[in-house]
Amino acid sequence: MSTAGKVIKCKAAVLWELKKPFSIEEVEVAPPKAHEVRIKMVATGICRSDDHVVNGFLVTRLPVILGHEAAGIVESVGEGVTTVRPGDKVIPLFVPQCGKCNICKHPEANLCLKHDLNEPQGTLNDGTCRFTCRGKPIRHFLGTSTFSQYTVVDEMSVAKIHADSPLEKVCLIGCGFSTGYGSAVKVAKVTQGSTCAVFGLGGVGLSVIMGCKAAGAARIIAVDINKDKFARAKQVGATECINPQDYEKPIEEVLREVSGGGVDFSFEVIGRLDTMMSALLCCQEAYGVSIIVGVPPNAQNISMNPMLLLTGRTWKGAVFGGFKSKESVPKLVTDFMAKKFPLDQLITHVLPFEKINEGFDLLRSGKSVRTILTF
Ligand code: PAD
Ligand code: ZN
Ligand code: ZN
Repeated sequence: MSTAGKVIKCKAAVLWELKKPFSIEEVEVAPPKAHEVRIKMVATGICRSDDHVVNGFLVTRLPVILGHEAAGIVESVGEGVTTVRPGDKVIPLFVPQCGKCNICKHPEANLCLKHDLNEPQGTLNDGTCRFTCRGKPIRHFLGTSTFSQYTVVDEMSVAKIHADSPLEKVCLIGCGFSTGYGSAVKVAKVTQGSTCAVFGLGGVGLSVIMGCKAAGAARIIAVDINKDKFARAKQVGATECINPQDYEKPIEEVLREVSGGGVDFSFEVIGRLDTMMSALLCCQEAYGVSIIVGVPPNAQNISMNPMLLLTGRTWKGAVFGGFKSKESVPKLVTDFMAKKFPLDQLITHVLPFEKINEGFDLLRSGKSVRTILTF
């Protein structure tokens, strides 16, 4: 019996309060309105940005259904939807691509003005929510909310992908992989023969390493305080691994020394102000490029000496690896299927969706890279 046009009752992980575990609840998911799409979730990754919400680093409205790195199958579509149909395999997009705003029309930029990152409303584009639990409306997260058996997204926040794609792997293209890989190849534009330093070896940092390798970097120096992350970093392309805790002097000095005066490209993929400064300081003063990928704690500032940039360094950042989401995600999936890059090395754990709290514990304890929750 078709569920189209009807409210669907299903399980979702609701975050009622900060710093509390997720609660698996029965929620009601309303049918998609015009230009919206309802998706049956198949697999979702756990990204540190979800945890940043739980601990209050990344502000969003509560109660909320988190999750933004996923893949699923279209269950039904609202009026006027033309780019996906029921039965299509899709990836939800936490940065939309409306195709009409100045950013979407800009040849390089990707942060479509319809995004819900800076001053989050926690709604779909029309300003309302599709989730209800215990009679209360539940907020959306970045227009995706993938920690639910069903979710509703705006059409500009979903990409149709190859019909044969393995959803329990390509879900990582919804955030971690694309963010890291794009930060290297598209945002930094890493050059052949260059030396790169990558701070933070989680799912996103490892994907930065893959991007540096694909761009032809000669040296990729991986930096983390958890040495258990080093073996995997080497597997994906790191040429050397450094633990800052093994040195008396600041890590930026160590990196400047081992690179003969500073690296060409550095990436902060942790989300800390001190490592953002270290990453800037370790790049060569006249031409080094430093990229902020990690999400910094809410409302904290860095004080820096402008001389660091006057000498010639470049300091920049981007979300989702600078990729225009709706047009790039299907291509990235096709590239994965053509074996242009692996995703298996990013996945350390697979758990049933109901074990979401266990998945977050694995991330917090440093034991996992990516945990995939399956529905
Ligand atoms: P993760 O927690 O899996 O990896 C972070 C790594 O950093 C871990 O291996 C830690 O051991 C390591 N680490 C922690 N502190 C230090 C330190 N002081 N020095 C060196 N290493 C340290 O996270 P992730 O890979 O899922 O995400 C990384 C960041 O990227 C995080 O801040 C997340 O919110 C952000 C992100 N940004 C975007 C974007 O669009 N810009 C997208 C996805 C994730
Ligand atoms: Zn993410
Ligand atoms: Zn736009």
